[in-house]
Amino acid sequence: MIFFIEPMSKSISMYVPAYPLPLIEIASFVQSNMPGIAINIVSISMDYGLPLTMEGKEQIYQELLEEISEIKPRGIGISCTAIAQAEETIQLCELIKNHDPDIFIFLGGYFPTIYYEEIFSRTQAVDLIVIGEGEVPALEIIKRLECDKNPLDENIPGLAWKKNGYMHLTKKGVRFDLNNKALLNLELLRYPLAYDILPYAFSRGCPYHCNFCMEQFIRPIRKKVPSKIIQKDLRNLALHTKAHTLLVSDALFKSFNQFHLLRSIGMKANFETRCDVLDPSIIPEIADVCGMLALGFESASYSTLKRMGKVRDRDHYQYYVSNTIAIFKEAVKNQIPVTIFMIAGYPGDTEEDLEKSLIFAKELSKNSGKGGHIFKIGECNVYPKTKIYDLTVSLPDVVFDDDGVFGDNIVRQPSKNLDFETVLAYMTEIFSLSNNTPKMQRTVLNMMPFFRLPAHALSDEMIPDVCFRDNNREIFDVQGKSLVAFRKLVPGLTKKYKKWMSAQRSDRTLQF
Ligand code: B12
Ligand code: SF4
Repeated sequence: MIFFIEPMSKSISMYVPAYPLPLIEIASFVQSNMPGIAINIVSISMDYGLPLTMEGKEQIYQELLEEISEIKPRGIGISCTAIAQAEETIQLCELIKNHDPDIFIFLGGYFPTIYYEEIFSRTQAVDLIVIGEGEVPALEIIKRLECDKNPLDENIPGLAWKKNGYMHLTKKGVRFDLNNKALLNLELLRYPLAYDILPYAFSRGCPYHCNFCMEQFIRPIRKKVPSKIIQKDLRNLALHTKAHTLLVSDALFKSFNQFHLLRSIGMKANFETRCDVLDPSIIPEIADVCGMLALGFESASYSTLKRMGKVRDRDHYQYYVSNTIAIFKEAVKNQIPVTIFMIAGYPGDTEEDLEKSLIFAKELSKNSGKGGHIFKIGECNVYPKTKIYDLTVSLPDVVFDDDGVFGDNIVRQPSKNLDFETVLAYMTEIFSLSNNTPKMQRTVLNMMPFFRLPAHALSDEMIPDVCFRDNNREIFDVQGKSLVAFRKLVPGLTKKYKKWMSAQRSDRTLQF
């Protein structure tokens, strides 16, 4: 038996009741190439619950270890996508390794791909890290595990491991050929019917290389999944799940020609794309199948967008901004909820840059309609080894929490005369220009039931016992029936915790 585990994440605000797409992709590929092998995907939050306290977390891990003792998997592959999961992932590896040193533990995802050296410096509990796309390396690792061979093999591309203090890197893996992508096999999940949201990637990679984004480390070129595979996958999803909301997981989504298929199978898609990629004139044609539209807008200041590497020159900037306005207006006309992602306090920003974003948000808001809109604005993180890090250290007046690869690395002073309090004040003002219509509320509630709530709100006494696993108020149950009950309470909770909703991200982190 092989386990693939999606660890829990402390960042609950963005929690989406969705299956772990990277693990299903990999596990389905391995299963289709090795039909005889037993594979199980564990989503800690969905299968065991979301711990609200340290006691809750200990209980969950105790149960997981008991299961591991019983099933004795030969190998466990763990996915670590966001930095928000990194600490937890390492703790989980150590827990499993201490419990049973014979289990082979391998990691993959964005975080290990970029920070494998830091992971190996921090812990000895990880046997191997897969750099980049995981399908082919995972297959090779599992083939070796199954015949008692050592997967630390120079012949498998895209691997890193540390032995006797030395780092070994095998040759760089080639991009995964998406013609060989397996159909998603939902039977590998424990509760395929429990997920409200169905993530799906029509393509992988992005050629833009914005300097705060990690995609370039993993897939610097965009490649499409063949249409035939998409069609089979989506039809299967419609047949074998109860959910009707597809969460588009492309780095750069452009597959608008697939919307007719979504229409025919009764699904709606929530997607994010670039402001200069979506043609506003197609919005009326896709409006009936579009659940929510998100734009990675980031800022209305030319100077900021240039520092981000989002726009090339003034002409590009003019198009970027005017197309954003056109998309927004078209979405409003067609009553599609819109989320505008923005970063506040980018390294080098002055108050003038923030002011431009504020004025722009005010202008956009004049077009508000029934679909509603949210300005999802957050502070800026400077992750080590990325281009934004190099930019930050090159600017003498920028102050940020230089707390290493496992930290949040928040920018506290973007430039000499701009302090963090001012950045927070702009964030609050811009967020407050959101138009949270009933349609927007329903859409967000469906996808992110805990959106912007502070972590302590999940322990509020107004939440009934049915929302907790076995009535244990230390562990939140994120399966269907609990979320159905919880969603009804959200308007009341939102009112009660209003002042927290535009606060810093750290307030929305689980305390365990
Ligand atoms: C969908 C998505 C989400 C969804 C997740 C829903 C879900 N459960 O699927 C939501 C909206 C919840 C979300 C939230 C956040 N996300 Co997000 N998200 C994505 C997105 C768009 C797609 C991820 C995906 O499914 N990709 C498709 C799969 C097939 O590719 P993959 O994940 O890279 O997996 C491959 C390899 O990495 C590798 N691999 C992965 N895991 C494993 C495991 C093993 C064992 C092996 C061998 C290999 C392996 O093999 C896979 C197949 O080839 C990515 C960007 C992108 N396009 O990938 C951002 C991205 C992952 N998110 C990101 C961020 C920052 C966040 C948030 C922190 C945002 C926030 N500020 O709150 C939160 C964190 C939430 C959390 N849980 O911690 C960043 C991560 C950067 C980082 N390291 O921190 C990304 C890269 C966006 C970006 N370009 O900056 N996200
Ligand atoms: S367009 Fe989006 S996915 Fe592409 S590099 Fe920029 S932020 Fe990343």
